[in-house]
Amino acid sequence: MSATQLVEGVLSGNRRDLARLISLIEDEEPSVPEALGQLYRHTGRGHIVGITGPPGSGKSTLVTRMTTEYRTRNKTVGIVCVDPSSPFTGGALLGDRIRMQEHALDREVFVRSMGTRGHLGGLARATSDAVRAIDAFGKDIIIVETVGAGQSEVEVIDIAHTILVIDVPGAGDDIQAIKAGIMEIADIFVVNKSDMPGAERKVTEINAMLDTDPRERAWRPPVLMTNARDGEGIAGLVDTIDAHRKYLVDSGLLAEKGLQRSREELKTIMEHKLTTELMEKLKGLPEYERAIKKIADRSDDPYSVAERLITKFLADYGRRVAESERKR
Ligand SMILES: Nc1nc2c(ncn2[C@@H]2O[C@H](COP(=O)(O)OP(=O)(O)O)[C@@H](O)[C@H]2O)c(=O)[nH]1
Ligand SMILES: [Mg+2]
Repeated sequence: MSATQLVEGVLSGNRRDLARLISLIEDEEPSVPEALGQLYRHTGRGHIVGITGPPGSGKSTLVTRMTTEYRTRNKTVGIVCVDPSSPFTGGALLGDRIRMQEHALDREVFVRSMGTRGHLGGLARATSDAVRAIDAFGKDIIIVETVGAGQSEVEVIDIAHTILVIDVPGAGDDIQAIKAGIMEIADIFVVNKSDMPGAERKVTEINAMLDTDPRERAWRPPVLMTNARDGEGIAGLVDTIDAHRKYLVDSGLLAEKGLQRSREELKTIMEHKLTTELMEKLKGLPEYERAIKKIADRSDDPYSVAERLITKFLADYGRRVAESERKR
C-alpha cells in the first residue's frame, strides 16, 4: 500500500489509515511527500502542544490527564510520544495504563508512539509529518511528548505552538540544565509532582530565573504546579494553554510563525529537490566522471567544475519548465 492511497481514508476519518500512513512516514515510503502534499490544505487547524522534561518527571501521566480534561471540554486529541524509554503502552504504572486504555477506547483520541528507527534528525522530520497527518485528520489538540532538553529534542517539538517544560521538586541542580537549553523555548513551566516536598521552592527558583531574563516579552511564561498522579492543577494548565493560544492569535505571532515556517519549509524542500534532481542527472554521465578524474589529477578544480555543471543543469531545468508550461 502506498501513502497516496491512504489520503482519502485519513480525510474521511479512518483511524487505521492514519496509523498506516504514519508507519509509511517512518519508513520513508516514496509516495509520502505526495500524500503529505495532498493533505497539506487540510492542515493548520489543530493546536500543537509540545511537552518536554526529564525522564520520569510525569510527562506521560500529565498527557493522559490533560487528554481527559480536553475530552470533558469536547476537544478531540491526538498524541505523539517521541520518548522511546517510556511509551504509553508500557513503562507507566498499572493505573496509568488503565487510564490510557480508557482513551484507547475513545474514538476521539488518537495515540501514537514514534519508533526509534533512524537518526534523530529523521525522527524530527517524521514526527512533524506525523503531527501534520493527525492535523489533517482533524484533531483539535495535538500533544507531542519528548524526553530531555537537548538540541535534538528541541527540534522535535519545534513544530509546537505551545511548549510545556516539565520539572519536578528536588534535584536542585537540574535548574542549570533548564537554563542552558530550554528556557528560551518554554511557553509554560510545569512543576509536576506537587505532592512531593520542595515543589514551591522549585516554582520560586524558576520564577527567579525568569526574572533574570533581560528580554522584553509580552508573554512571561507562567510557572504552574501539577500533581498528575492525582489530577490536581490540570484544568488550570489547560486554561493556561488556551490563554497562550489566544495570545499567539491576538499578537499576530501565530500568523508570523506560520509565514516563517512556510518560508523554511519551502527552502528545505527546494534544496532537497534540486540536489536530488541534479545528482540524478549527473550520475553516470561521462562528462561528470571525466570532470571528477580531472579534479583528482589536478588538471581542473572543483570550484570551476561545480560552477559549469550547475549552470548547465539550471539551463536544462529552465528549458524543461518552459516546455511543460507551453504544454499546459
Ligand atoms: N508522586 C507523584 N508521582 C507522579 C506524578 N506524576 C507522575 N508520577 C509518577 O511518576 C512516574 C513516571 O511517570 P511518567 O508519566 O511515565 O513519566 P515520563 O517519563 O516523564 O513520561 C510514574 O510512576 C507516575 O505514576 C505526580 O504528580 N506525583
Ligand atoms: Mg513518558
